[in-house]
Amino acid sequence: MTYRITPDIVADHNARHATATADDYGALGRTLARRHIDIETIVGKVMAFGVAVPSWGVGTGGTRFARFPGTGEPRNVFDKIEDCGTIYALTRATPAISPHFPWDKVSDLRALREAAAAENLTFDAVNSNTFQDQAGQTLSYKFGSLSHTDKAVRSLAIEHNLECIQTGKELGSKALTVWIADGSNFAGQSNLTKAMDRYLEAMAQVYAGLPADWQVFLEHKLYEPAFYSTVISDWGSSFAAALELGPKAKCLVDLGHHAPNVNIEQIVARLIRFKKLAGFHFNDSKYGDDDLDAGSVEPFRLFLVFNELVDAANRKADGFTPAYMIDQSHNVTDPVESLMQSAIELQRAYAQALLVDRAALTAAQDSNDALGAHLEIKQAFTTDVSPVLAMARQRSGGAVSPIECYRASCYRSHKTKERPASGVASAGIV
Ligand code: AFD
Ligand code: MN
Ligand code: MN
Repeated sequence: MTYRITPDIVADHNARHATATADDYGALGRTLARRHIDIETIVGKVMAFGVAVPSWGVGTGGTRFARFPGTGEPRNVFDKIEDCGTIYALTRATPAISPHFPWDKVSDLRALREAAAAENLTFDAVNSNTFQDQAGQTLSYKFGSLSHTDKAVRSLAIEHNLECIQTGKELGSKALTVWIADGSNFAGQSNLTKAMDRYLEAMAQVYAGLPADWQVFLEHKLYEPAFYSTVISDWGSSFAAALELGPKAKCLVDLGHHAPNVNIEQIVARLIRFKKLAGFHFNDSKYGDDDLDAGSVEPFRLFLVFNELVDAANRKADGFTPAYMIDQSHNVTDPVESLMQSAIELQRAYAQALLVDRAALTAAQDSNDALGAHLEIKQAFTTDVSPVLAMARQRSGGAVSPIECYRASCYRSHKTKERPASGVASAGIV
């Protein structure tokens, strides 16, 4: 029997906070009522919000320079599921796992399904990996995968993606996320047009393997590991590829995969408008694909992204069914804590976006009241919605203060004893 944070532990924690939780909730409820906002509606929506945790996120990530593993890290996919279950039990915001193959490969998929079900988790989009060679692989992805100049390498990458779909089907997933590292490091190294041609031809074969109710999410990334050109470098390339592949192909927005200072919320608005928004890999960054915790650097930007999402949901935008996933790499924190904090920050941005008075905003926009419109947005963003988040967690069986409860439980030291270091890294550098 492995250590678990039981409902009793959570209930005790919540009981200690009960008076403060109720007080703060009452005070915010009165503030919002003056703005004609029903706090109960906001809490209900926050409780219904869910974001998937990436299976690779519960291990300590690394940089190109080093990886400093923590103690009690997950040794295999079952340990990862256990940590994801802990994150869900405390936050109630993360009901799904986004698995990554072959990192999470096991022979017995039923065992995987059962392990997830035991933690009340489902499987979200399946991620393929053709950015590193696996043990025993004779052909190499060193110079690319789906866009490789060698047809045999492309076929290997296609096969892997088709296998991911089969695995995903057995896990109950409904989408495949494809991120390729393909690109070039030298001007002239790659024919930019032919590389895209080869990618599209290969992806068409992956697309043909999608079940009727599946989608494929194309994840673009500007640079790294290729530093001169990347085949699916930006949302334009991703959008054009998705358009050509067909309606099941959509564009996944990883917040760190853009040029500096790009207006990501506008990209989100565009993708929604043209029915091509697949969803997100949430994280935050200062410079590039930093993979820092969501909302830790630019919470206003995160809020503005959610502002577009709420706007689209309110007007019931056609084809709007975004998948929410976190994609972070933790070098200096306990990944469980970081993922909980990120899930909370996503809920916060969502709750704040729900507070925008849409009618007042529209009126200000339509009458060209620039500052008035901005103030509508700012008022929502500067409202401290923490009491809403705490109440949503309490009502759904989570902890009012997940990180405090987690630390008090000594979960990590229990896992350190239960999971002796195997010396094998559970995930690559992501
Ligand atoms: C890499 C990429 C990308 C992707 C992840 C998992 O930058 O964010 O989602 O690997 O495949 O870190
Ligand atoms: Mn990503
Ligand atoms: Mn990334």
